[in-house]
Amino acid sequence: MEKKRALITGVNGQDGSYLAELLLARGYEVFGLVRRVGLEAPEHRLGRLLPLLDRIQLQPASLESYAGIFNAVAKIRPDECYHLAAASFVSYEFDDEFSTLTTNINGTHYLLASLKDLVPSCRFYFAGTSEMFGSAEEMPQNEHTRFRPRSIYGISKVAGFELVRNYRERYGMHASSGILFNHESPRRGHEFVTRKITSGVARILAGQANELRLGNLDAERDWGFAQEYVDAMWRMLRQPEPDDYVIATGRLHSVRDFVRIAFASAGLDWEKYVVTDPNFFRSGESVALCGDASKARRILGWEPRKGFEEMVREMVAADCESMGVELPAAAG
Ligand code: G4F
Repeated sequence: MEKKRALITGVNGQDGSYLAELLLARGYEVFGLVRRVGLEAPEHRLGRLLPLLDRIQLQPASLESYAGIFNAVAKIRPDECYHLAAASFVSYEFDDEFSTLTTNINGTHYLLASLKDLVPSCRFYFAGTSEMFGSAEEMPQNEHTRFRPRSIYGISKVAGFELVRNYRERYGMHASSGILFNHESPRRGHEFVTRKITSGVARILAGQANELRLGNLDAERDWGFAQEYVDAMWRMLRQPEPDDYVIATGRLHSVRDFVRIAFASAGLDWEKYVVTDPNFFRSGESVALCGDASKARRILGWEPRKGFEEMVREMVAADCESMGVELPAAAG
Protein backbone atom coordinates (compact mmCIF):
# COMPACT_ATOMS: atom_id res chain seq x y z
CA MET A 1 0.00 0.00 0.00
CA GLU A 2 1.23 3.50 -0.81
CA LYS A 3 2.39 5.56 2.12
CA LYS A 4 0.34 8.60 3.13
CA ARG A 5 2.10 11.89 2.43
CA ALA A 6 2.14 14.51 5.17
CA LEU A 7 3.32 18.08 4.74
CA ILE A 8 4.40 20.02 7.86
CA THR A 9 5.05 23.75 7.88
CA GLY A 10 7.25 24.83 10.77
CA VAL A 11 8.78 21.35 10.74
CA ASN A 12 11.97 22.54 12.44
CA GLY A 13 10.14 23.94 15.47
CA GLN A 14 9.41 22.15 18.74
CA ASP A 15 6.02 20.83 17.61
CA GLY A 16 7.11 20.20 14.02
CA SER A 17 9.97 17.96 15.06
CA TYR A 18 7.80 15.91 17.44
CA LEU A 19 5.08 15.65 14.82
CA ALA A 20 7.55 14.53 12.13
CA GLU A 21 8.72 11.74 14.48
CA LEU A 22 5.16 10.69 15.24
CA LEU A 23 4.19 10.56 11.56
CA LEU A 24 7.31 8.64 10.56
CA ALA A 25 6.58 6.13 13.32
CA ARG A 26 3.04 5.78 11.94
CA GLY A 27 4.30 5.01 8.44
CA TYR A 28 3.93 8.37 6.69
CA GLU A 29 6.17 9.88 4.07
CA VAL A 30 7.01 13.22 5.69
CA PHE A 31 7.69 16.49 3.86
CA GLY A 32 8.71 19.65 5.64
CA LEU A 33 8.51 23.20 4.40
CA VAL A 34 11.55 25.25 5.39
CA ARG A 35 13.06 28.55 4.45
CA ARG A 36 15.77 28.26 1.81
CA VAL A 37 18.40 29.49 4.31
CA GLY A 38 17.60 26.44 6.46
CA LEU A 39 18.88 24.17 3.72
CA GLU A 40 22.10 26.15 3.46
CA ALA A 41 23.15 25.49 7.06
CA PRO A 42 21.02 22.65 8.43
CA GLU A 43 23.29 22.01 11.44
CA HIS A 44 22.60 25.55 12.70
CA ARG A 45 19.08 26.22 11.54
CA LEU A 46 17.50 22.78 11.58
CA GLY A 47 19.02 21.48 14.82
CA ARG A 48 15.90 19.71 16.06
CA LEU A 49 15.63 17.79 12.79
CA LEU A 50 19.20 16.53 12.57
CA PRO A 51 18.34 12.98 13.71
CA LEU A 52 15.54 12.85 11.10
CA LEU A 53 17.17 14.46 8.09
CA ASP A 54 17.72 11.20 6.22
CA ARG A 55 14.07 10.23 6.69
CA ILE A 56 12.17 13.39 5.80
CA GLN A 57 12.13 15.48 2.65
CA LEU A 58 12.60 19.20 2.96
CA GLN A 59 11.08 21.60 0.49
CA PRO A 60 12.26 25.22 0.45
CA ALA A 61 9.40 27.73 0.36
CA SER A 62 8.52 30.97 2.06
CA LEU A 63 5.11 31.45 3.65
CA GLU A 64 5.25 34.96 2.28
CA SER A 65 5.11 33.77 -1.34
CA TYR A 66 1.90 32.44 -2.84
CA ALA A 67 3.80 31.08 -5.85
CA GLY A 68 6.27 29.30 -3.57
CA ILE A 69 3.52 27.65 -1.51
CA PHE A 70 1.49 26.75 -4.60
CA ASN A 71 4.49 25.09 -6.26
CA ALA A 72 5.39 23.18 -3.09
CA VAL A 73 1.83 21.85 -2.75
CA ALA A 74 1.73 20.97 -6.47
CA LYS A 75 4.96 19.00 -6.11
CA ILE A 76 4.14 17.18 -2.86
CA ARG A 77 0.37 16.68 -3.26
CA PRO A 78 -0.06 15.84 0.42
CA ASP A 79 -2.81 13.70 1.93
CA GLU A 80 -2.49 15.64 5.18
CA CYS A 81 -1.10 19.09 5.87
CA TYR A 82 -0.16 20.38 9.33
CA HIS A 83 0.25 24.14 9.32
CA LEU A 84 2.40 24.96 12.36
CA ALA A 85 4.64 27.72 11.04
CA ALA A 86 4.07 31.21 12.44
CA ALA A 87 5.79 34.14 14.01
CA SER A 88 4.87 32.91 17.50
CA PHE A 89 6.40 35.08 20.20
CA VAL A 90 3.74 36.92 22.18
CA SER A 91 4.08 40.63 22.81
CA TYR A 92 1.36 43.06 23.86
CA GLU A 93 3.35 46.02 22.64
CA PHE A 94 2.26 45.78 19.00
CA ASP A 95 5.90 46.34 18.14
CA ASP A 96 6.18 44.13 15.07
CA GLU A 97 2.56 44.13 14.13
CA PHE A 98 2.80 44.39 10.34
CA SER A 99 5.18 41.53 9.81
CA THR A 100 3.46 39.19 12.30
CA LEU A 101 0.04 39.84 10.81
CA THR A 102 1.17 39.59 7.21
CA THR A 103 3.16 36.41 7.60
CA ASN A 104 0.70 34.56 9.78
CA ILE A 105 -2.48 35.46 7.92
CA ASN A 106 -1.14 35.27 4.37
CA GLY A 107 0.78 32.06 5.03
CA THR A 108 -2.41 30.34 6.19
CA HIS A 109 -4.42 31.78 3.32
CA TYR A 110 -1.88 30.81 0.64
CA LEU A 111 -1.76 27.28 1.94
CA LEU A 112 -5.54 26.84 2.11
CA ALA A 113 -6.04 28.37 -1.34
CA SER A 114 -3.36 26.16 -2.89
CA LEU A 115 -4.76 23.01 -1.30
CA LYS A 116 -8.30 23.89 -2.40
CA ASP A 117 -7.19 24.26 -6.02
CA LEU A 118 -4.70 21.40 -6.19
CA VAL A 119 -5.64 18.72 -3.64
CA PRO A 120 -9.01 19.59 -2.07
CA SER A 121 -9.21 16.16 -0.43
CA CYS A 122 -6.10 16.93 1.67
CA ARG A 123 -6.87 17.00 5.42
CA PHE A 124 -5.68 20.22 7.01
CA TYR A 125 -4.64 21.10 10.56
CA PHE A 126 -4.26 24.68 11.73
CA ALA A 127 -2.27 25.56 14.86
CA GLY A 128 -4.53 27.89 16.79
CA THR A 129 -3.63 29.07 20.27
CA SER A 130 -5.02 30.09 23.65
CA GLU A 131 -3.77 33.61 22.79
CA MET A 132 -6.91 33.86 20.65
CA PHE A 133 -8.96 34.03 23.87
CA GLY A 134 -6.98 37.02 25.15
CA SER A 135 -9.00 38.76 27.84
CA ALA A 136 -11.54 35.96 27.97
CA GLU A 137 -14.89 36.46 29.63
CA GLU A 138 -15.09 33.00 31.14
CA MET A 139 -12.88 30.49 32.84
CA PRO A 140 -11.93 27.85 31.81
CA GLN A 141 -12.09 28.46 28.07
CA ASN A 142 -13.66 25.96 25.67
CA GLU A 143 -14.57 25.87 21.97
CA HIS A 144 -17.56 28.19 22.59
CA THR A 145 -15.65 30.89 24.47
CA ARG A 146 -15.60 34.19 22.59
CA PHE A 147 -12.22 35.23 21.19
CA ARG A 148 -10.97 38.58 22.52
CA PRO A 149 -7.30 38.57 21.47
CA ARG A 150 -5.00 41.17 22.99
CA SER A 151 -1.77 40.50 21.12
CA ILE A 152 -1.06 40.90 17.43
CA TYR A 153 -0.10 37.24 17.39
CA GLY A 154 -3.52 36.35 18.86
CA ILE A 155 -5.27 38.55 16.29
CA SER A 156 -3.37 36.90 13.44
CA LYS A 157 -4.36 33.47 14.75
CA VAL A 158 -8.04 34.43 15.03
CA ALA A 159 -7.89 35.51 11.38
CA GLY A 160 -6.26 32.18 10.45
CA PHE A 161 -8.88 30.29 12.45
CA GLU A 162 -11.68 32.09 10.60
CA LEU A 163 -10.06 31.36 7.24
CA VAL A 164 -9.94 27.68 8.16
CA ARG A 165 -13.61 27.68 9.21
CA ASN A 166 -14.62 29.41 5.99
CA TYR A 167 -12.67 27.02 3.77
CA ARG A 168 -14.30 24.15 5.65
CA GLU A 169 -17.83 25.52 5.32
CA ARG A 170 -17.58 27.02 1.81
CA TYR A 171 -15.47 24.45 0.04
CA GLY A 172 -16.16 21.35 2.13
CA MET A 173 -12.51 20.90 3.02
CA HIS A 174 -11.52 18.65 5.92
CA ALA A 175 -9.88 21.55 7.78
CA SER A 176 -9.59 21.52 11.59
CA SER A 177 -8.09 23.88 14.16
CA GLY A 178 -6.48 22.98 17.44
CA ILE A 179 -6.67 25.69 20.10
CA LEU A 180 -3.53 24.72 21.96
CA PHE A 181 -2.60 26.11 25.33
CA ASN A 182 1.08 26.47 26.26
CA HIS A 183 3.06 23.32 25.64
CA GLU A 184 6.68 22.83 26.53
CA SER A 185 9.53 20.34 26.28
CA PRO A 186 13.32 20.17 26.16
CA ARG A 187 12.95 21.31 22.53
CA ARG A 188 11.22 24.57 23.43
CA GLY A 189 12.85 27.75 22.09
CA HIS A 190 14.99 29.70 24.56
CA GLU A 191 12.84 32.82 24.19
CA PHE A 192 9.97 31.19 26.11
CA VAL A 193 9.99 31.36 29.88
CA THR A 194 10.09 27.63 30.60
CA ARG A 195 13.20 26.93 28.57
CA LYS A 196 14.76 30.17 29.73
CA ILE A 197 14.40 28.89 33.29
CA THR A 198 15.61 25.32 32.71
CA SER A 199 18.62 26.37 30.63
CA GLY A 200 19.31 29.09 33.22
CA VAL A 201 19.41 26.45 35.96
CA ALA A 202 21.84 24.37 33.90
CA ARG A 203 24.10 27.40 33.31
CA ILE A 204 24.13 28.22 37.01
CA LEU A 205 25.02 24.62 37.87
CA ALA A 206 27.79 24.73 35.26
CA GLY A 207 29.19 27.89 36.82
CA GLN A 208 28.45 29.93 33.69
CA ALA A 209 25.91 32.25 35.33
CA ASN A 210 25.09 33.39 38.83
CA GLU A 211 21.62 34.82 38.32
CA LEU A 212 18.50 34.44 36.20
CA ARG A 213 16.55 37.56 35.26
CA LEU A 214 12.82 37.04 34.75
CA GLY A 215 9.64 39.06 34.41
CA ASN A 216 6.38 38.50 36.28
CA LEU A 217 6.72 35.48 38.58
CA ASP A 218 2.99 35.62 39.40
CA ALA A 219 1.98 35.12 35.75
CA GLU A 220 0.08 31.86 35.36
CA ARG A 221 -0.20 29.48 32.46
CA ASP A 222 -1.85 26.16 31.60
CA TRP A 223 1.34 24.28 30.67
CA GLY A 224 1.29 20.84 29.03
CA PHE A 225 3.84 18.57 27.39
CA ALA A 226 4.41 19.26 23.68
CA GLN A 227 4.89 15.68 22.53
CA GLU A 228 1.38 14.81 23.73
CA TYR A 229 -0.09 17.86 22.01
CA VAL A 230 1.12 16.84 18.53
CA ASP A 231 -0.68 13.52 18.99
CA ALA A 232 -3.89 15.52 19.44
CA MET A 233 -3.25 17.19 16.04
CA TRP A 234 -2.98 13.80 14.36
CA ARG A 235 -6.14 12.58 16.09
CA MET A 236 -8.10 15.58 14.77
CA LEU A 237 -7.35 14.54 11.20
CA ARG A 238 -8.58 11.00 11.91
CA GLN A 239 -12.13 12.20 12.57
CA PRO A 240 -14.80 11.69 9.91
CA GLU A 241 -15.75 15.39 10.18
CA PRO A 242 -13.42 18.37 10.61
CA ASP A 243 -13.85 20.46 13.76
CA ASP A 244 -12.11 22.65 16.34
CA TYR A 245 -10.70 21.42 19.64
CA VAL A 246 -9.20 22.97 22.77
CA ILE A 247 -6.07 21.11 23.89
CA ALA A 248 -5.00 21.89 27.44
CA THR A 249 -4.34 20.37 30.87
CA GLY A 250 -6.98 22.44 32.70
CA ARG A 251 -4.46 23.27 35.44
CA LEU A 252 -2.82 26.61 36.15
CA HIS A 253 0.69 27.07 37.51
CA SER A 254 2.64 30.25 38.08
CA VAL A 255 6.07 31.10 36.72
CA ARG A 256 7.15 31.01 40.38
CA ASP A 257 5.93 27.36 40.67
CA PHE A 258 7.96 26.49 37.60
CA VAL A 259 11.03 28.26 38.97
CA ARG A 260 10.77 26.61 42.38
CA ILE A 261 10.53 23.08 40.96
CA ALA A 262 13.26 23.68 38.37
CA PHE A 263 15.79 25.01 40.90
CA ALA A 264 14.88 22.41 43.54
CA SER A 265 15.43 19.62 41.01
CA ALA A 266 19.03 20.88 40.73
CA GLY A 267 19.46 21.20 44.49
CA LEU A 268 19.41 25.02 44.31
CA ASP A 269 17.49 27.61 46.32
CA TRP A 270 15.82 29.73 43.61
CA GLU A 271 15.57 32.82 45.80
CA LYS A 272 19.36 33.16 45.74
CA TYR A 273 19.49 33.37 41.95
CA VAL A 274 16.27 34.75 40.49
CA VAL A 275 16.11 38.49 39.92
CA THR A 276 12.92 40.12 38.68
CA ASP A 277 13.64 42.52 35.87
CA PRO A 278 11.05 45.06 34.64
CA ASN A 279 12.40 44.59 31.10
CA PHE A 280 10.76 41.17 30.98
CA PHE A 281 7.35 42.25 32.26
CA ARG A 282 4.66 42.49 29.59
CA SER A 283 2.43 45.48 29.81
CA GLY A 284 -1.19 44.67 29.06
CA GLU A 285 -0.97 41.06 30.22
CA SER A 286 -3.85 40.38 32.56
CA VAL A 287 -5.99 37.28 32.47
CA ALA A 288 -4.52 33.83 33.12
CA LEU A 289 -5.94 31.42 30.57
CA CYS A 290 -6.90 27.87 31.46
CA GLY A 291 -8.36 25.40 28.96
CA ASP A 292 -11.23 22.96 29.13
CA ALA A 293 -10.26 20.04 26.88
CA SER A 294 -13.30 17.88 27.62
CA LYS A 295 -14.38 17.86 23.95
CA ALA A 296 -10.97 16.49 22.91
CA ARG A 297 -11.19 13.91 25.69
CA ARG A 298 -14.67 12.84 24.59
CA ILE A 299 -14.23 12.82 20.82
CA LEU A 300 -10.52 12.33 20.21
CA GLY A 301 -9.84 10.13 23.23
CA TRP A 302 -7.01 12.54 24.03
CA GLU A 303 -5.88 13.50 27.50
CA PRO A 304 -2.74 14.98 29.02
CA ARG A 305 -0.60 12.41 30.84
CA LYS A 306 2.70 13.87 31.96
CA GLY A 307 2.41 15.89 35.17
CA PHE A 308 3.73 19.44 35.50
CA GLU A 309 6.48 18.59 37.97
CA GLU A 310 7.70 15.64 35.93
CA MET A 311 7.90 17.82 32.83
CA VAL A 312 9.86 20.57 34.62
CA ARG A 313 12.34 18.04 36.00
CA GLU A 314 12.81 16.44 32.59
CA MET A 315 13.48 19.81 30.99
CA VAL A 316 16.11 20.66 33.61
CA ALA A 317 17.72 17.23 33.25
CA ALA A 318 17.86 17.57 29.45
CA ASP A 319 19.49 21.01 29.64
CA CYS A 320 22.02 19.76 32.19
CA GLU A 321 22.81 16.76 30.02
CA SER A 322 23.32 18.83 26.89
CA MET A 323 25.69 21.11 28.82
CA GLY A 324 27.56 18.18 30.33
CA VAL A 325 26.69 19.07 33.94
CA GLU A 326 25.59 16.51 36.46
CA LEU A 327 22.50 16.97 38.58
CA PRO A 328 23.17 16.45 42.31
CA ALA A 329 21.93 12.93 43.17
CA ALA A 330 19.64 13.84 46.08
CA ALA A 331 18.21 17.02 44.55
CA GLY A 332 14.53 17.71 44.59
O1 G4F B 1 6.81 31.38 27.74
P1 G4F B 1 6.09 32.61 27.30
O2 G4F B 1 6.86 33.59 26.51
O3 G4F B 1 4.82 32.06 26.51
P2 G4F B 1 3.45 32.74 26.05
O4 G4F B 1 3.57 34.20 25.91
O5 G4F B 1 2.38 32.27 26.95
O6 G4F B 1 3.25 32.15 24.59
C1 G4F B 1 3.41 30.78 24.26
O7 G4F B 1 2.21 30.07 24.47
C2 G4F B 1 1.08 30.55 23.71
C3 G4F B 1 -0.11 29.68 24.04
O8 G4F B 1 0.05 28.38 23.58
C4 G4F B 1 1.41 30.49 22.23
F1 G4F B 1 0.37 31.02 21.58
C5 G4F B 1 2.67 31.27 21.94
O9 G4F B 1 3.04 31.11 20.59
C6 G4F B 1 3.79 30.72 22.81
O10 G4F B 1 4.05 29.39 22.44
O11 G4F B 1 5.45 33.34 28.56
C7 G4F B 1 4.73 32.67 29.55
C8 G4F B 1 4.49 33.57 30.74
C9 G4F B 1 3.96 34.93 30.36
O12 G4F B 1 2.93 35.25 31.29
C10 G4F B 1 5.15 35.90 30.58
O13 G4F B 1 4.76 37.20 30.94
O14 G4F B 1 5.73 33.81 31.39
C11 G4F B 1 5.81 35.18 31.73
N1 G4F B 1 7.23 35.55 31.92
C12 G4F B 1 7.77 35.93 33.09
N2 G4F B 1 9.07 36.19 32.93
C13 G4F B 1 8.19 35.51 30.97
C14 G4F B 1 9.36 35.93 31.62
N3 G4F B 1 8.15 35.17 29.66
C15 G4F B 1 9.33 35.22 28.96
N4 G4F B 1 9.33 34.84 27.66
N5 G4F B 1 10.50 35.65 29.55
C16 G4F B 1 10.57 36.02 30.89
O15 G4F B 1 11.63 36.38 31.42
